Amino acid sequence: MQLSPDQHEAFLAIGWRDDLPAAAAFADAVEGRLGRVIEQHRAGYRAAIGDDVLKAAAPAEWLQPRFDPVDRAAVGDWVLLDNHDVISRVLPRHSLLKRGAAGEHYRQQLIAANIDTVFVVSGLDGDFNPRRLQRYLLLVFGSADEGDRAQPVIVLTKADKALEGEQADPDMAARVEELRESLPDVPVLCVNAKSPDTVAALAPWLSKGQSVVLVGSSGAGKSTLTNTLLGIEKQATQSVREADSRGRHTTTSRSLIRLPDGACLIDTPGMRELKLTGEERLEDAGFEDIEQLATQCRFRDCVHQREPGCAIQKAIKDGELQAERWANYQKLQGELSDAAQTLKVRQEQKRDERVQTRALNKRLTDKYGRR
Ligand SMILES: Nc1nc2c(ncn2[C@@H]2O[C@H](COP(=O)(O)OP(=O)(O)OP(=O)(O)O)[C@@H](O)[C@H]2O)c(=O)[nH]1
Ligand SMILES: [Mg+2]
Ligand SMILES: [Zn+2]
Repeated sequence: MQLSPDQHEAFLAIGWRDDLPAAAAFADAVEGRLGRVIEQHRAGYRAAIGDDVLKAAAPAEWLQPRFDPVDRAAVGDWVLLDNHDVISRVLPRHSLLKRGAAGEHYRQQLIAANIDTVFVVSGLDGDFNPRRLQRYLLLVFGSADEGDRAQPVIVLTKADKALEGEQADPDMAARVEELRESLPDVPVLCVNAKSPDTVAALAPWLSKGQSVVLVGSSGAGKSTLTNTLLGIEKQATQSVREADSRGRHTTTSRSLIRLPDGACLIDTPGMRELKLTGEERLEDAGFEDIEQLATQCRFRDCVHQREPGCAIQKAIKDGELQAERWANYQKLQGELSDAAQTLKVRQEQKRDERVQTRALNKRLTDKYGRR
């Protein structure tokens, strides 16, 4: 199918690009209207069809508990809608940001699809936690789907309080510098989310057609940033608790908002827990030095405990590697391999189920003929 020139223009304004995997799939599709999911609620979705917005329903099979959440639509997805505004298909995604869902069972939770940049937002207050930021980076680096992954940008808010003025925290500037040094490839910006002047530093990632999602803890300032970029108070915001800088979970659903300069911004509810999905790669998250050291151990299967000639233990002893960083690396590695194992089991189950369904269908066809 093809968009008319007018439709094409309207879709460009909501993040459409002709080089997206979705564009190729749309060109091959034979029926359905193109839309982009801009909100997701318990009751259903809202989708933008160019300039129009409508309520869209999920197909019945998505509501079955066994249906894989990854195959359902997320905010940012390009979808096809049928004549009853039911989503008939999720088009291929270039990127998909997800996490392991909270709770005991292994499940993936989708955060946003078809994202170019992730603003990882953290307050320069009690919220500031480099290890947590690293966990976000792992999720972002694991976000490639059928195209390029999203790029992370760390946005540190409340610079007006933490770095200037009477209540400024003298250690904070040094901690930010340390973070920058540990992540040479990731932009780290300090802003006052309420001030358009400092927020203007985000402009390079917000040009027309770009899709950006804001993630971070509750109270970090995601909605405050959204409002400043938008120029109006669209998103509700609420003060954080003085004692521990925690927010009040003010934003409760994800929504895609068009900015005046043409980018699409997705505001999300604050996340408490950041479980890995098992598809991330540790070497992507600023641990290159450790991976590099590990190749220098005397034994190839060194587990870096008490082996002679262990480069990791030597680096810790020589003060070249912080013991804390090594501990964090091991923790993430353990979690990642557990998640990867569970993911593998789930994928095998899914494959088995598919094979069984196919076998059952074949038996039915053999017995009763094609329906
Ligand atoms: N001084 C100052 N206050 C800020 C800044 N960013 C956010 N705040 C304040 O922090 C509080 C929380 O901000 P929100 O924008 O509601 O936080 P959020 O990340 O959207 O939180 P959830 O919706 O709960 O996930 C509000 O009172 C904001 O005014 C900043 O850069 N400077
Ligand atoms: Mg919010
Ligand atoms: Zn070793």
